[in-house]
Amino acid sequence: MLQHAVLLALLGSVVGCRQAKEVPAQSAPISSDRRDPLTEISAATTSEAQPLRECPAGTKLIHGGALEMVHRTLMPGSYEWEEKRTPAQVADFCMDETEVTVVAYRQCVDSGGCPKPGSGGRLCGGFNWGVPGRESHPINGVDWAPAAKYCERAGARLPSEAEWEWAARGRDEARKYPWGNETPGTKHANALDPDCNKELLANSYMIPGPSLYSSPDGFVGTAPVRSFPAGASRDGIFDLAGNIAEWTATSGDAETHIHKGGGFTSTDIAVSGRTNLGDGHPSTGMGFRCVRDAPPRP
Ligand SMILES: [Ca+2]
Repeated sequence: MLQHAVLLALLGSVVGCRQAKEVPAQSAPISSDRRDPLTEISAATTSEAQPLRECPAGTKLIHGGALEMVHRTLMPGSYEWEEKRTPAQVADFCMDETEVTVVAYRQCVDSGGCPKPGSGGRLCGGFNWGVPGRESHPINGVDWAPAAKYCERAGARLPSEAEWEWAARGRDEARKYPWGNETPGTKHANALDPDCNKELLANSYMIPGPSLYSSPDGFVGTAPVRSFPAGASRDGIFDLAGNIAEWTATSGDAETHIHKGGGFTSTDIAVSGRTNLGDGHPSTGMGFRCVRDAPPRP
């Protein structure tokens, strides 16, 4: 049973590797003139003498603070989770409300700023790139480097692991899941359900075992962003748990980066979970969102 759970957690990074040859990445809308919306907001508030501290449209202000990060890392080559606790300090920042969508990433590709992501595949919906009707799904099959590049072009960056965790845990509320401490249900997040599990088991991606849910969550693969409002975070961030696992800017081992939250093939979507499976293997279960430094306090 443990092995099954571990393998499922890993699957977000495994499914699709067989099909993925291309590397991709990206997030919020990209400005054609590349002005920084935060700079514009700061200038506007300064001149109007009625300072408003607002993040750009499509993002939420996350007030910073101190936290003790709880890292449960699935160790490469084993079936064990290694737990560590690390103190961290997070400054105020603005976080994308959603994972970067297919339509947003396409803008970057069409402008020549981002490489095409993985495409094709068949298990649990495969890759979203080029599939009609998935414009509002998260882009998947994007490796770390192009994800970071996408954010940079958007005047943003990938979140640090501490920022991601701070936002997902409801800041000082230290929630187990973004929505609170309630056991995950099909209303909360797109995680492994029987429909996807059936496909995975039939293709020998893992030893037989249970799904996270006993009934379908409505999506065999990825879901359009914002499909699980009951699973939104304290600050109104969607799909931090589930749908696709999200790259962070934080390095794990040498030349690799941590991703958080698990995806549609995961059975463990707690905030503390993290995987560090190495860059260079974009999969159907991996995507990202961007953050920005918050505007200065007035
Ligand atoms: Ca997610």
